[in-house]
Amino acid sequence: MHLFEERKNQLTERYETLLNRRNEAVPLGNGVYDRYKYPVLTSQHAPLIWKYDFNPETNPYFSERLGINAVLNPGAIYLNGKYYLVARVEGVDRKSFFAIAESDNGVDGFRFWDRPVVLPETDVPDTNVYDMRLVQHEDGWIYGLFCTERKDPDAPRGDLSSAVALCGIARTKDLVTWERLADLKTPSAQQRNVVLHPEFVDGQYAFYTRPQDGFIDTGSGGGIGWGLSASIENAVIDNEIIIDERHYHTIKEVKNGQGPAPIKTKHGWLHIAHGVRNTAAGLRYVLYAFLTDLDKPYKATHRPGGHLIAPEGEERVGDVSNVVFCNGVIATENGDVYIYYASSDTRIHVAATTVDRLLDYVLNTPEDAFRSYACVAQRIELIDRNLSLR
Ligand code: M1P
Repeated sequence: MHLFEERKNQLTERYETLLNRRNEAVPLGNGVYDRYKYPVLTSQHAPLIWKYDFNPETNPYFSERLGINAVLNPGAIYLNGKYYLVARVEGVDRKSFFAIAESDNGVDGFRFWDRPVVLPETDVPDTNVYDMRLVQHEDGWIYGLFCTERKDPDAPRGDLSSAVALCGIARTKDLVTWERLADLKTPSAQQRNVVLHPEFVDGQYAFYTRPQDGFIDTGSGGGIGWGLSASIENAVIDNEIIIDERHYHTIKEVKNGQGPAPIKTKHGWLHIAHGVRNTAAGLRYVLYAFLTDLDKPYKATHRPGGHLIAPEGEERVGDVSNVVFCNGVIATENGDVYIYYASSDTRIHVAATTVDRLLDYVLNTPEDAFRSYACVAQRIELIDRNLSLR
């Protein structure tokens, strides 16, 4: 058989085997959630028609023409009985774009649509777009808020790394056609990890923000911010407050950021966020959770100490190692929750839980006591209660 046909057939078979692989929950987790064994999306899930030229005349070796480097940080939404991920797909040219994959059960069988999302640009073209947070807002639109990155016009000559990160906003009714709105304006020089709250607050659109002074460093500010805007078409936050601060010697010492839009529960809004600390091996990103007041989503009521999910095993290795990052969660009507998280900026996993289990976690996990002595006291209190039950 011609080399072209042979490779095409073998690669197609391998691709279909991967997409048809059933996933399974890993037994005996920590009780809060169940990790699944296999990543739900990887660069290998990218359709072959995205990468190869299928014409034997122009591609006799059936070689990749436009490779895919990584599939990570997806927004997530449940619509009409299907689970959708809007993944950040990164080409080998380092540019990211968004593409939609759908599954019938949320844990396996995710298959990308044939074409990636065509996201319109504003008058100032984005160099790179990534990390979309999908929100079904009560105004009837599905919003996608994402990071738009452009070269810093004020960077000194020769500095080809400095960039300006802002929050881009697009909306859709069907995930197919997207309308681009103006980028969010805030008092901060840069923004990443901006999320739209699903409901109006005081009659306005409400945003979780992450102000930062520079492209990488959050600088003197940082923390998860909050602000309101009367308009979504030209969203402007005049007054930005910090609602979840960084703290010395915690999992969010260097920076933190809101994950997906919070889940509404009878006890408050359930948030998943990421926290970053520094180590001799570089930054370590973990996920944490907190609960805020139903009427005042900017007011935290419960802050369990430590991480909810930290990178484990193969999750610890990838393009940016020792990272887990989440900007997509699905809570279905029956109370099931699927947390989609990427590991090491390379692939996407799922952890399954329920609203009840997460509420039990946030309501009953002690807060960080901030000092070793106080943490020992906290643990001895637990041990003593357990010993008294023997
Ligand atoms: O590389 C880890 C993450 O770094 C950034 O997150 P943050 O702005 O909080 O540092 C983002 O670029 C994110 O995409 C990436 O996963």
